[in-house]
Amino acid sequence: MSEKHLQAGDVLPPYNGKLRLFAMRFCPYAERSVLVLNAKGVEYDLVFVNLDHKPEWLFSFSPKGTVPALEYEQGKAIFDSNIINVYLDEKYPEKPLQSTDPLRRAQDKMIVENFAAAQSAFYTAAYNSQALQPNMVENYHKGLEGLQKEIEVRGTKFLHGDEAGLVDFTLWPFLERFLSLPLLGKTEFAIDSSKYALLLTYIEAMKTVPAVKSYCLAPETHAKFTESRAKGDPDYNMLDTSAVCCMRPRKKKE
Ligand SMILES: N[C@@H](CCC(=O)N[C@@H](CS)C(=O)NCC(=O)O)C(=O)O
Repeated sequence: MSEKHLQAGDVLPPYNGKLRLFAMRFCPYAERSVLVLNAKGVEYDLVFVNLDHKPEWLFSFSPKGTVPALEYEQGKAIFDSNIINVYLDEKYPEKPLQSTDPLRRAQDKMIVENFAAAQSAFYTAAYNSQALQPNMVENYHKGLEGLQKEIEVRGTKFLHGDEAGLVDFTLWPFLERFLSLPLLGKTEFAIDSSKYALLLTYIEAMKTVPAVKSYCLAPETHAKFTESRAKGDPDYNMLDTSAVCCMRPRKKKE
């Protein structure tokens, strides 16, 4: 487990037999896999990497040099958050995070697909705001409205059901970051209670899920990182990650 983001020239920490997730503390895709690992209660280590000065060994786990990548056996890894998460769900079936109904699984994937335009509007607003177009703000709100409608129609606390599942953990890292946009002056991206009461109830419920709570960052923290990255000098090590409980090796559940 690394507490600072490892970079070019840094050595790979020794393998200790546990699952190991290569991540970056502020990456929403890596967060998806962290949440699934937390929800599954499996033991794992996190290794944070600096994505602007990537350690050379990252490419042996993730050929494109992206995070997350999961080392499931010494020197062997899979990459891409969705691939990793479905693998984890199937490999550790004790607490399933997907429906047994194929149609429901397809519908969950469509929710994620329909949300993609909102995610992309978020990235433009956060990192390339001069390229922001009115239709992107519209797409963002269409995405949020669609999500809120789905929560209403399903009528459960979470999209997955009474407990959060894969679909919730896939969307959450973006919702977490959306809340930082008004702090960056993007008030048109606010998730307003007059329009999004149900969505805000869902967001509050997600924050209390233990898998989420132990890794979730405040909007102010996301805004601070975004500002540093938008200036071209991402402050990867701005947090004392040793204080975040889930970054400690976790005990296996009995
Ligand atoms: N589709 C991938 C996307 C992963 C991704 O784009 N991660 C970003 C960090 S948030 C990354 O590794 N960027 C480094 C790069 O592209 O060189 C997934 O779901 O895992």
